[in-house]
Amino acid sequence: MKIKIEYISKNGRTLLLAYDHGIEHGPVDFNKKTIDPYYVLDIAKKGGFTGIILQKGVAEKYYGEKYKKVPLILKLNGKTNIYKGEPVSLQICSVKEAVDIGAKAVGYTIYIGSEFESKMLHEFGKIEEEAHDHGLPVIVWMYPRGKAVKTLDAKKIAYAARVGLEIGADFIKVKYTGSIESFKNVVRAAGKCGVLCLGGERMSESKILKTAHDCLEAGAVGMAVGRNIWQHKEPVKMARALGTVVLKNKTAKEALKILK
Ligand code: FBP
Repeated sequence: MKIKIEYISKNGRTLLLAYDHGIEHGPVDFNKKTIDPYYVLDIAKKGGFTGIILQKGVAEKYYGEKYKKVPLILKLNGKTNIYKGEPVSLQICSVKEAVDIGAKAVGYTIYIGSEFESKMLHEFGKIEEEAHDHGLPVIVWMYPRGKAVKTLDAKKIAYAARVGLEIGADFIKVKYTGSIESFKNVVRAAGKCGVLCLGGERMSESKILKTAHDCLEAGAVGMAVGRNIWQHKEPVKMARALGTVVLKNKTAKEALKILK
């Protein structure tokens, strides 16, 4: 079956709003507003995102008719950060459940380099096959982590990107390497697999907009960000500024004008 990449893309670009932090970090990332999934779903709708990333519980209980214009990406695995051992994240939602909830794509994290990477690679193989049978694109969060990963450098990120291509992902989500040149290697390693850059912890508006611009310049197809949008005091404005760079090819300087 043809994989419907266009479900979560606009003119070949993808801009996703991540809101799976409730499991990954706990409510520490939230304030009184952002703890409410409706607050973030409204941002996704008004901010022009090409998709929102949710875990199944939030999706089932909050992602209703009102938000259907924002494609749902259902995250199929997840873990808390309370346990500090070797990172492992296993499946908690099936592809069938994701389809029933209305997902237009599915996501899965693999900690490459972890003692448990084989478990995640194995599980991902089955998920990818099933999702593709439904025509759903698959996004893999490719995070080199674990005691074998002493430092995270551009080479390891490029390796993780290549693994994403090898295992059949349609998109990989990786950390920006810090320079256009080194990120070009990541994009090259990912081949026909679309590269999405993650946002990370809150940073200045100009820094996140420059990161967006530079990763696209290196050949990425978009971004998947969370905290830098919904923790912003004017999240819809911030989303529009980021969208100007990611979806409309503008510079970070031009995008900054939206925030003035
Ligand atoms: P942010 O833009 O807020 O970093 O969100 C991206 C994301 O990958 C989320 O999907 C996920 O919950 C979180 O980061 C994982 O963060 P960590 O790097 O702490 O595992």
